[in-house]
Amino acid sequence: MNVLLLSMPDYFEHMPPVAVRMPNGALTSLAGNVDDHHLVAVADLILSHRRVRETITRLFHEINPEVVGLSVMTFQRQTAHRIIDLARTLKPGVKIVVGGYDPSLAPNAYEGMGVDYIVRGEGEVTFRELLRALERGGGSESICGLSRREGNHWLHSPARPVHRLEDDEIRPPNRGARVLQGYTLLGRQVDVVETSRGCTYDCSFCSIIEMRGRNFHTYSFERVLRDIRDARDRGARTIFLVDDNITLNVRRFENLCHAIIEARLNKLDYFVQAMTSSIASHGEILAPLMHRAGFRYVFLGIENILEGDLQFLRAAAKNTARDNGKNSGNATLKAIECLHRNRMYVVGGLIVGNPDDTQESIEANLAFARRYVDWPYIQHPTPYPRTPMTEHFREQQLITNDRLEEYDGTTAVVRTEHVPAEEIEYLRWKAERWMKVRHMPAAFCHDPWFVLRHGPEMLAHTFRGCTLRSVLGLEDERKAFGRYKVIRRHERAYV
Ligand code: B12
Ligand code: SF4
Repeated sequence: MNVLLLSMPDYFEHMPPVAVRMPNGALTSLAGNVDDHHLVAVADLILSHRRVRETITRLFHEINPEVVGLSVMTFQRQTAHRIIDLARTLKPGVKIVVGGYDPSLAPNAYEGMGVDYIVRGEGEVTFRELLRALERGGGSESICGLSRREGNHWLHSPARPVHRLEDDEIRPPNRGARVLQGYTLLGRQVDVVETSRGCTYDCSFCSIIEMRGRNFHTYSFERVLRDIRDARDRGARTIFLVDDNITLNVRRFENLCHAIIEARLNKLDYFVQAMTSSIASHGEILAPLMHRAGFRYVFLGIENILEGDLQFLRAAAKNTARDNGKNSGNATLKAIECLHRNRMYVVGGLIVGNPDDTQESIEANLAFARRYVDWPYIQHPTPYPRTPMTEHFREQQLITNDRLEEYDGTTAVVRTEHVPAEEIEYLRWKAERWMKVRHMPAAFCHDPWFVLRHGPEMLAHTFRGCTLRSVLGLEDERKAFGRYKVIRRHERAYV
């Protein structure tokens, strides 16, 4: 069968396409796991976010798909709906399948969208079996993890147990299926690689637990190294490790660094997401190893610097340093110092605008970011489907905005007990722009050519809405913020 797999073009504030266009790891993994005789094309629409309609139309003509699959996050739901409508117009009989976090956690939202199947949870085996059933002309009712439309009704099969990655049930991704070009992370070709799936923590803002429960499964190093080599041989110079929580098993992560070094794959740059507790407690050994293995930017899930907020986010445990198994205080500063000492940059993940936050507590977090992190990744708590946090915000009636396309993490869609949503976002926006500018010299040293060519465009993105007058303080910055919000709204019309 001819299959077209699409990831959505929607991006958010911290990932402007001028600097970041990352592949979606799910789609190449699906492509690698269907039976060999299918013709699969993967199109990451971030690569043509300004020409979505034309690109999809062209791909329909070239590939003539019998099945179209969409990978969707919650803030991309509206775009997904429009793409589904477009696909129906281009080829009314095409089978449309949706998967990913949003369809898995809010399947009912897709039932009225002209979709034929919803794949819930991990997709490799479910999708493989679905294609077999479509070829056979029946039998999809026995496939676990699948919701299907029958006439006007939707039927949901039982959930599929999570995959054990250890036993090679999941084959490697098929990057050869990609049909669009131009992946980049700060000017270098980037690719994504998974080494594990899952996490055993239960942070209240994270979708992972509802998606797959609390568990942790790992691929063998042999497979991971093969995967990294494949990405490198196709031109990647930066690898983003997309594991949910690679630092859950520190010993394994250390061994992975050793394996990367021994395999001489440490000339590549690596980006990774990490827990502060693991880095703070094991950094003496782990951080130098990470540096030798090629890790350059570490996204630290700091979440918040105030204990009360950490309790709300259920993120206190993962931000606690341990010495000989004993609690030795907040891990954040220790982790940052350790990474800096070992010449790695810290992308600081913070969440401001939690229910009890006051203007002062938000400012305290912003001041912390200004002082300690190299690149801010500050977000607002966002009520994604079925997370414990969403329940809480609903009960407290703090949700002020139900336009899901704005649930991108940098639009404040909930207020606190003390601060309106718009004010929270304004505080973040105002502070964060300058933190980003400060990192420019470091980015220049790393990639002078990229910064020379794209620096002005990156600055223009960061400061959109601003004028010389607003930057010089001759105009109220709230006016600039108002203009930024309008620009942002227009940017969201992808299709
Ligand atoms: C790595 C990652 C990123 C990376 C890379 C993204 C990329 N291009 O791949 C970065 C850092 C860039 C990123 C950014 C964002 N992310 Co993110 N990210 C993740 C993370 C850690 C892993 C995702 C991943 O690649 N997994 C590996 C693949 C193989 O698994 P998978 O995506 O789940 O796909 C499987 C199934 O879902 C299914 N499937 C998926 N798509 C499809 C499609 C079809 C047709 C089928 C059949 C099946 C299927 O099958 C796949 C294979 O089993 C998750 C989860 C987590 N623990 O936090 C969050 C997560 C996906 N991100 C999330 C969000 C919100 C964002 C941001 C909006 C803001 C933010 N919090 O950072 C931005 C938006 C990015 C943008 N487009 O601008 C949310 C989504 C919540 C939701 N309900 O939508 C998650 C779940 C985190 C959370 N808050 O809980 N993210
Ligand atoms: S530690 Fe990370 S992956 Fe695990 S539940 Fe918390 S935010 Fe999600």
